Amino acid sequence: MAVTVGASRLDLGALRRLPAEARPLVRPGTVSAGIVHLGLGAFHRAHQAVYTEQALALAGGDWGIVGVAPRNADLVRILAAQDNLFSVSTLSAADRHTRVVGALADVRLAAADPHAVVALLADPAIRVVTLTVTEKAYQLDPAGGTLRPDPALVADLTTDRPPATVPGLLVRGLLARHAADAGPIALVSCDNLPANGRRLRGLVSQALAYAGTPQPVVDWVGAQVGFPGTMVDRIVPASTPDTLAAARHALGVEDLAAVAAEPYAQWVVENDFPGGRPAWERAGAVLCADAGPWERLKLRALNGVHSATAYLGALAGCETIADALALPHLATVLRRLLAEDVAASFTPPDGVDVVDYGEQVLARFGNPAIRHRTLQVAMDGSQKLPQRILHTIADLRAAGRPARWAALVLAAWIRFAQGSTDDGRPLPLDDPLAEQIQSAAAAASPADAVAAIFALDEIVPPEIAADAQLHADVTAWLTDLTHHGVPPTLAGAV
Ligand code: CS2
Repeated sequence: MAVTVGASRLDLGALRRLPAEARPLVRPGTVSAGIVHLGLGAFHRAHQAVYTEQALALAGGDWGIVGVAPRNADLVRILAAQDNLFSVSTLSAADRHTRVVGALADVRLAAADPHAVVALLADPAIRVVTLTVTEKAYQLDPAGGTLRPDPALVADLTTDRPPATVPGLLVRGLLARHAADAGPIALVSCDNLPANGRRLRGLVSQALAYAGTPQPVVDWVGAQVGFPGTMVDRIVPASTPDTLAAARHALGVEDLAAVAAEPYAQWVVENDFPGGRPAWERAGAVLCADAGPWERLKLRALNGVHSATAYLGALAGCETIADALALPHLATVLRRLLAEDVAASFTPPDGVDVVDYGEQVLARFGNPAIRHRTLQVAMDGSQKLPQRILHTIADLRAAGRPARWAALVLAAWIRFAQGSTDDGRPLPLDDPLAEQIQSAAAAASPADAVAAIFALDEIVPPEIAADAQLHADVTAWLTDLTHHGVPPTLAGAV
């Protein structure tokens, strides 16, 4: 990363030179750690770190965050050199402001020192572990079911070598915590998965079983470890040189860990924290008994529509989500996806109208200051589309309803996986199942490609795979996209 010669670096010493409104809400280094966060990406820095800092400023508590990056050594080095400080720029067409966040108490690189991470999980001061490790980290089937057996995970669970995977770190940490009698703790998934708390509990239980964990430890986990579900929301694109330049401009110092985000943020959290938690509600989070309806709403009406925009936009050659939304007829198609398919597929949380929520989502996607790349949202489709689109389709079809617009999203993903834009430029497929998807999508005809994709049972559930009407709908869309490209397909559909 290029550093501007002459610009000094963000660190504790630089804080007093910052404009007052850009300074942290808490005095960095004065709050001791109570949280370990796994996954130090842009999303965590602009979401949970911001909520936590506000909660600390308003309600106090020993809830500093030790940020653990699984593999990103550069980021850990940068944050350490900046005294764990980074800035968040909040961007909209009308306004932009930048503030340094002081919630990180420390940073660690799991790949370099897994034992330190295990020791943290066994530290009685740590009572909450939050995770943003992306959808693909939750695949677990070391016993070799239908999922890919992950050799690193099997080794983590069956040997004494230092753990290299997220479930490996968690299992080793919980064993050490039990041995140290370090008290209750909550493990909080902040990834975009349905029932993410239950899913994490399942992952940990399976991993404990696979590792041959003694029953008293399993019982201790059952009684002393909370797995609250959450719905997390804020659009936070991967940082680019422009992000860093904007932060430098606002702060007058170089911040190599800067992130930029939209103004909107939401966090709905199930209140299951046996060791206590920060007063996140003071920062606007909603603590509740069941985040499920909120997760469904967000996954289907935001993330599903995001994926639709990403695949159709990328095929049409659009670099960003906001550019894609400006394609003729795309917003109309997304509104019909929302109103006719998404809204008809589930019961939203009390008091929420899915179509109104969808309008707000489209306005957020149109934020011109957030340059969210279509290719970033398009990645890992095999891990995202089940909860974003396939569940919508499954619920509609089970109720005997069509899923016309959701079928278009599947067709766009298949077309995307075929590897080129409408005008023949290459499209990379960044996906843990890229090979299988690419060879299925490359079948001779649209109907064969759809059949081959529907046969990928790691992605497509059997009731969807067997649905002849859906097969016909996706094939018809894929045929249109193949022969005419995105704009005429959209124009012909509305
Ligand atoms: C996006 C999400 O990259 C993606 O797949 O759909 O990261 C989205 O920006 C967030 O979930 C918004 O909260």
